[in-house]
Amino acid sequence: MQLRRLVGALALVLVTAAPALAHFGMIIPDAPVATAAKRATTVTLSFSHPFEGHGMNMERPEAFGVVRVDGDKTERTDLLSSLKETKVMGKAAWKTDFTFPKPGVYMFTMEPKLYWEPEEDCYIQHLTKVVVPAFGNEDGWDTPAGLKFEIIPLTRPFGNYAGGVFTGVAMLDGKPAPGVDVEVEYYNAQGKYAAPTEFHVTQVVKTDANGVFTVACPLAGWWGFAALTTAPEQVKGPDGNLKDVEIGAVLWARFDAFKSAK
Ligand SMILES: [Cu+2]
Repeated sequence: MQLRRLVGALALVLVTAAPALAHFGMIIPDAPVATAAKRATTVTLSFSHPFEGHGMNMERPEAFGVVRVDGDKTERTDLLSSLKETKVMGKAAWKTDFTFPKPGVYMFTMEPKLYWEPEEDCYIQHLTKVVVPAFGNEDGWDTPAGLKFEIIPLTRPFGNYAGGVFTGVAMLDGKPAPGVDVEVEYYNAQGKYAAPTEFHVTQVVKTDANGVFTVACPLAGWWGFAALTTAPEQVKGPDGNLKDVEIGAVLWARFDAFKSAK
């Protein structure tokens, strides 16, 4: 009995010693574009492994809201109190119903609480964003939403075809972040796809000297890009010692297949 428990524990150690599987802050609206026929959307927030469909419990975030861009004006609405509990991949997550009041480009942003990751002996915080155009407006899609660490798109982050590329710049405190890893994952929402090797679960590119990265998105659906760096300040961990905080700048963008004309 005890031996079996020991063998089980060892097997678990071997499994968790496999290459780190990437977690992603996620904000997924139920439609990528708001139209007169679809003015309302449900926006779902989670902290998950999007390709593998493995969820993690997420506490109520520190901040959640939407920035509406209209030309060179921005207007921010706090939506934190509108969040209701839900489940994503079987784990605690959050959602809200949002009705787009007027035309503009809407950027939903969340700042989660610090997530303690014992396997990496650090905290993780993914500052996450998704951009939804409403009623045909698209001006200002590259306006910063004001996150400390943020991917500013150089490719318009909506209305793209599967197979196209996405280019963005990772900005830390308003300055480009050169040489940082950007992890890329497809949201395998229906679990239709399997990875040929464990390395295919998460693609990795680095930002160049100007903080810019480019990735291809070969499948229709939502793609997540997570630029990762270590925050300048450490935070006290559960054992009382100071621990690193991995901060992520995450952007979700949707790519679509061509529709048939008939
Ligand atoms: Cu995880």
